[in-house]
Amino acid sequence: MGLTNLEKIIALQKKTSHIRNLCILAHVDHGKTTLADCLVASNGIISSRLAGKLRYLDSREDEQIRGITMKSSAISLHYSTGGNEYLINLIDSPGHVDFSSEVSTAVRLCDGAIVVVDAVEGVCPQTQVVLRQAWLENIRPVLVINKIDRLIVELKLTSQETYTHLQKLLEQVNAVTGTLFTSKVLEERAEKDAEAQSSCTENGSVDQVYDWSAGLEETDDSDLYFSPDRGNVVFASAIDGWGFSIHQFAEMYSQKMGISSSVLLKTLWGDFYLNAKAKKIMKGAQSKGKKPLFVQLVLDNIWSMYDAVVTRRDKEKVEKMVTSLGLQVMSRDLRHSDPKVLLSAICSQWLPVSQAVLSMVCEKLPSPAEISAERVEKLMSVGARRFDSLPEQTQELKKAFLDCSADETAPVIVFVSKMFAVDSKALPQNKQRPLTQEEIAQRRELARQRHAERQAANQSAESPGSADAGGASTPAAPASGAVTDALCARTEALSVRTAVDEDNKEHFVAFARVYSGVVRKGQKVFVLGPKYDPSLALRALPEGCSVADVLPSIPHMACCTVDNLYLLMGRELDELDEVPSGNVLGIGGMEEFILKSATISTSPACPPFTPLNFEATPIVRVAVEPKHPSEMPKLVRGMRLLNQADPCAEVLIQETGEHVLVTAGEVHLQRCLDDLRERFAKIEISASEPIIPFRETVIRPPKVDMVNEDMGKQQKVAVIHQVKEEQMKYPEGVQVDSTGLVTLTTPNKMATVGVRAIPLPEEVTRFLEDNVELIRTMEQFSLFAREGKTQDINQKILENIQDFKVKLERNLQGRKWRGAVERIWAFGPRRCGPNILLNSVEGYHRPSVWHCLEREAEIRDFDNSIASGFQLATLSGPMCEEPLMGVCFSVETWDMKLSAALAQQDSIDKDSQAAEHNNDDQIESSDPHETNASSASSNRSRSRAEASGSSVDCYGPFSGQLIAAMKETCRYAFQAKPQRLMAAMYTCEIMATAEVLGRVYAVLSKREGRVLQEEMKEGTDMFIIKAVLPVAESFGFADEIRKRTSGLASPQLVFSHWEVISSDPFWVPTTEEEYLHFGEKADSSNQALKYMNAVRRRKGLYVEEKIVEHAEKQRTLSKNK
Ligand SMILES: Nc1nc2c(ncn2[C@@H]2O[C@H](COP(=O)(O)OP(=O)(O)OP(=O)(O)O)[C@@H](O)[C@H]2O)c(=O)[nH]1
Ligand SMILES: [Mg+2]
Repeated sequence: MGLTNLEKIIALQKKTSHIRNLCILAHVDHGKTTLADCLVASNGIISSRLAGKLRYLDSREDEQIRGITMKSSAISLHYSTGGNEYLINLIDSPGHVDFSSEVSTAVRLCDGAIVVVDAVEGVCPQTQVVLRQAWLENIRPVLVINKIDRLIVELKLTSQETYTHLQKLLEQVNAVTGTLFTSKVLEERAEKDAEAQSSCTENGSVDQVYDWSAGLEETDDSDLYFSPDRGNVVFASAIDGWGFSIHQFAEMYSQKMGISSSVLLKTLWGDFYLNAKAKKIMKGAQSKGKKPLFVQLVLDNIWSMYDAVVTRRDKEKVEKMVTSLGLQVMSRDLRHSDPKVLLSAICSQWLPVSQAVLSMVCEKLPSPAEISAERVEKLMSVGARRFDSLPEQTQELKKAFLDCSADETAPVIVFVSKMFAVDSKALPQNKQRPLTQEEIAQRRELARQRHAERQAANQSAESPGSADAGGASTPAAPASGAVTDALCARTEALSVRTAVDEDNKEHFVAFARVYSGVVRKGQKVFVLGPKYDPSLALRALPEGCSVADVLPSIPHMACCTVDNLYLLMGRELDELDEVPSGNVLGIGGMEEFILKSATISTSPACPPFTPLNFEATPIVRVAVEPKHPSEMPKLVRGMRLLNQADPCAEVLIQETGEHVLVTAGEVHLQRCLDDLRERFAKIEISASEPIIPFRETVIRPPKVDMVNEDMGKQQKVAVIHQVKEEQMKYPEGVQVDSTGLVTLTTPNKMATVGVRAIPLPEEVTRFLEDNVELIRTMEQFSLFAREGKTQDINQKILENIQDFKVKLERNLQGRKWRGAVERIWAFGPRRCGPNILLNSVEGYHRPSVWHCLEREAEIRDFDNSIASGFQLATLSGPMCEEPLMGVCFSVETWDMKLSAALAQQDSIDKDSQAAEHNNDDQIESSDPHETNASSASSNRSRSRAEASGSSVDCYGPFSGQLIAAMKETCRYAFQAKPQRLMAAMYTCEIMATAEVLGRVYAVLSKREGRVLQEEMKEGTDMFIIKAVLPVAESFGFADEIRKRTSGLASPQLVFSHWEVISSDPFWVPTTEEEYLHFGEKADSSNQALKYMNAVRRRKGLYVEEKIVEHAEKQRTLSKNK
């Protein structure tokens, strides 16, 4: 364990004020892992010569090969400064967007972060994302501007230019923080205003209309920004091993120049210069054309060092500099052919980056004990609940968080942010450890005995004649030897077998942090899942109960014993017996209880922590199957393990029976597949092409045709004609009028429904999508209300719902939508999707979704069947069975001609409705259940029908018929409108130099990408291109760009939104121009048709394809004959 031993770390773990938990965050490739190497090397864990080359924390093989980090990993370091000793729990995180969920798991466990920015590339998309993540988690950042060497060697900037460049860079970073800060202040102000207003209206006086400026000026934001003179910025070149903050130079020069270091600190960064004659520091370097102090005293030194060592290789000068700095350089390094070796040998002694970074970290970042009350409340209030709505006992736990006490009486609170898999060989208990003196002595004794026995046996064999004396004992000796040998062999075999078993078992270690109390090995604790509700548990559990008691089972709560505690040391783990509050740790033996994240506590009042903020949406799905079908169980087990080991990957079994893996992007997918093959399933697997999700929608009739000509009257006639033709396709019993109203009657002729599909405005669709959580909450409320349960509803949520409604009304303007919001029946699919069911039935005043809180509601019989039919219809559309999006189904007629008897029975059957509702969830999640579920509820009604002596419906239960009829009506109504596919879109930001710009554009346009913006990055010759690209075209995009630009540009793709594909998949040419332009078959250019058919083919649906009909027409060769 290098220079620091385990005892020291254990001792330091107890001094909470001397602990720093921090993570390194940055855009991909800005040098996080390289910087971590330098810090690790300062503890002697790796050699300082290898620092930066080894990338010690990138322990996976594919991380080393690809050169990017794919997981966050922690290491504990020791640092002493000025007589104080610190324990630094450092977490390195990945920068690639695909792994941004790993960043979330790291950020949650820390109190501070080192944000690394590449001096050349500056603020990149992920830099903004990580700054936001740090902000959202309320952790304090410090800045490291890395790769300063590139400014010297690559860009060849002078020290003066560098100074200007760095100033701009700092401005950029601060601008991001500034935006975050302003939005937060404004939000808080809005909240305060709302409160003030409500109190004002109570008092009856509102004279102030609006104060724009309130809040922003009052709030002190000076602590927020990065500035070298505040000591929260380090300039570094991690690869060359140097780094400094201006504190170091201030110290250095205050002795040399006799100026107090506090003055130097204030003036080293900024518009100050040195007046050599007056021996004074003056202001206004820029206006007077003088060298700023930072350039003269700091940068020039470094520039001349690089000049001497790298550029001119001036040995004499180098030696002079080395002696004047009082450094010692090995002659081996001096003679080395690579000047970088010499450079890092000098610089890492002169300005060691670890020293600069670690002292900044210890000084500027808070210890775990300094956790803010605001952060604690945020961690404790899950989802829609506000902190003050939590039970009292739970609120009391806030004190435990703030105290961060390692007292015996303090409740244990631990948060597990992810589970990671380790080889059983890597576990410390399975590792070979050095033998103690005693053990060595014992072994020696054993060996001597065995040797003696063997010798004795040999002797007796050689002299069989002289057996008289020792006759009795000698035969016994080999016998006993044989017995021990056999025994040994058996135990060895046994241990081999158990070892093999052990090998096959994946061990999971929980990546966690203690927020209060002391966790001990063998301790009993509660494991609380993300959905655990402390108020429910507190009501159910006897007061003052503890984990050791026998307790009734509570949902989302389990009791378990802490098996193993580990100190995380990068690639290694060390065993610990206890871990006090404020530390990051690994916990073994939790795999049975925790899936991905959890809260562990000794108090049942402890709430689950708020879920992690994941920035990435899993969108890339593939179906996987084993090469050999018999290995299916192994695959299933492997997928389960993979699901547990990755914070973001999802595994699921589709209705079709396929095993599907959903990942955040291509690189993530690759890693998951590798993991599955080599680690979790250990079998050959084959993965399908990525399954690209689509959405189906309808649009308003287009005004131009495919050749961009205005649709004239004549064409409109043609289109209507086409519609008429299509009408022939509708089966008997379906009536479609010219306005798109579709009417259908149930097979038993008892009910008729008429539905019209209307496209929702784009903003409304997006708005609905953004508010999924709120809609889901509303649905929950109405479920509770229907079941007659009461629930404490947070005032804030009610306000949000009201606000949502008002905004929806504002977006749904026009004659068509008059009063529509008040008539919303349901959202779908899954009761929360971006489609609307509208009640336009004359004379039926059904309460809308907004009345979810009212218990007594006047609802017609079978109301639920209509809603279920709608849910089913929106779950999979008629084009290729993908979910619908942005469609409003307006129910315009709903006639029931039920015989009085049937109506009566079913209206008695109130409980069947409730049952049906429960079944709905099943219905929605998978089609095959449909028949089961509806038949379950209707069996009862049928039996009742039989009992009352009425005729039995030969078409099956009525509610089922109505569901099916409603579903079909919606589908036909959908088809009566112009249908379109919607594609998932990525946004991508590509940085490229001017030479390769053209090639980047070529690749983008080939893949149907659209450039949104192009701008030149200030101070460099780089262009930043922002574009959108369909997910369907994105596979291999990053690779292609990289290849075409010889690695100079690499894009990052982030899912952004859904977009309608403008071409009509069912389009056939109707006008002459269109025939001319596209030919008779016109299937060459129809992208939407291609996508649709691909999906249909994958799902095993019928694909209408035109095969070559007249082959001879295409034989151009025959002309020559
Ligand atoms: N010139 C120069 N190159 C550096 C410096 N620091 C790191 N690099 C190089 O930058 C590349 C990326 O470094 P990493 O440390 O792997 O970057 P990272 O931020 O950990 O990358 P991810 O973990 O994939 O996000 C490597 O090739 C490093 O050698 C530096 O100070 N100067
Ligand atoms: Mg890395």
